[in-house]
Amino acid sequence: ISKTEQVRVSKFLSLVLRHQPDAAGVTLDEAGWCAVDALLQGCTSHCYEISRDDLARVVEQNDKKRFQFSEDGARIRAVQGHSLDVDLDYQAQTPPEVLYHGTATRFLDSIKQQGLLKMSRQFVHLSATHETALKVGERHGKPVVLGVRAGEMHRSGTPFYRAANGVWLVDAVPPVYLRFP
Ligand code: HQG
Repeated sequence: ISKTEQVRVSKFLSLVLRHQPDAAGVTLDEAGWCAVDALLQGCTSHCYEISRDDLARVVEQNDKKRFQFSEDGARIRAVQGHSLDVDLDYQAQTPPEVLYHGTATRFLDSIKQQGLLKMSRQFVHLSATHETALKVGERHGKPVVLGVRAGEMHRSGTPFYRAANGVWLVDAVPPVYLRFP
């Protein structure tokens, strides 16, 4: 499977495993897992014919480690980014003092007013590094990176979660904890 095909499959998997299982004619359980057999069939009939080995390659070589297999290899899920109401049983963790959020400049006025909201996803997504946040922001337009005073938020009682691929998750970030450039 070529790099281009891997990216195509990865994008399809993100759609199916985070937002719209219907797009492959599959269902997810309450923890976000999908049966690999069903998914392989779904990929073949709705997107791209893919073997079990190729799927393993897409998961293993994915630039952001977006997906994981269950221990027995029979199920697969996205590790973060869901809009669907699934519960991955993330364990609360102490965040670093500062985290980052990349966004587009056109959202700044609204973010200054309301803070960071989860919009269509289950959580606000935060990055451990400025560099990663910049890439996230670029997806939306002219990027800008905000600092988040995560340590302070955490000490005042807000739970933070860390997905298996290192992305930090929080319910919301009030404006007072944001640092604007
Ligand atoms: C913005 C990708 C106006 C927010 C990334 C963002 C990430 C507000 C957009 C993951 C706002 C939502 C998530 C407010 C937040 N007013 N705009 N009050 N609060 N926003 O795509 O964080 O590559 O749902 O700044 O790498 O960009 O797909 O969130 O611009 O980890 O694996 O509303 O998705 O991962 O956009 O991205 P998104 P995100 P993947």
